[in-house]
Amino acid sequence: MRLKLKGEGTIALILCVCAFMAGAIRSGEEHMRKLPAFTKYECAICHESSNPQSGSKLNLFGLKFKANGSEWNSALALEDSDGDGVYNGRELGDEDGDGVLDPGVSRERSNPGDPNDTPSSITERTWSAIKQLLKD
Ligand SMILES: [Ca+2]
Ligand SMILES: [Ca+2]
Repeated sequence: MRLKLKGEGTIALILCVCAFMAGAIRSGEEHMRKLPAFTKYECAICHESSNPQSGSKLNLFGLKFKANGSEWNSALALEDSDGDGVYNGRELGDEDGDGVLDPGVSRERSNPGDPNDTPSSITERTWSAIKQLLKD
C-alpha cells in the first residue's frame, strides 16, 4: 500500500512538473508572438539557448524586452540591446517598431540578442562566397 502511494505521489509530481513546463512554454510563445518576427531564431531571440527550459537565462535583448513589459515598440526598436552596433529594429526587420515588417522583409535579419550575429556578418559571408565563385 505504501509503495502504491509513493507511485501515485511520483505520478502526481511528474504531472505537476509537466503542467508547469507546458505553461512556461505557452507563456514564452505568447511573448514571442508580440515580436515582429521570430521564425528564424525563435526562443534564441530572448534566451541564451535556442531550446530554453523553465528558468532559462534571458539574453541581453530578452532582458530589455522583459523590462519593456514584454512589448515590442519604437523605443525598443531604436535600442541596440546586444551592443553589436545594429539596433533591434534593424535586426528584427521592423526598423520603426510598429510591429509590421519592413517592405521586402519576411523574417528577422539577425538576432538582437546575439552580439556575434548582425545583418552585415551575413553580407560578408555572402560576399566571401561570391568572391570565391569569381576566383574559380
Ligand atoms: Ca544589436
Ligand atoms: Ca545581433
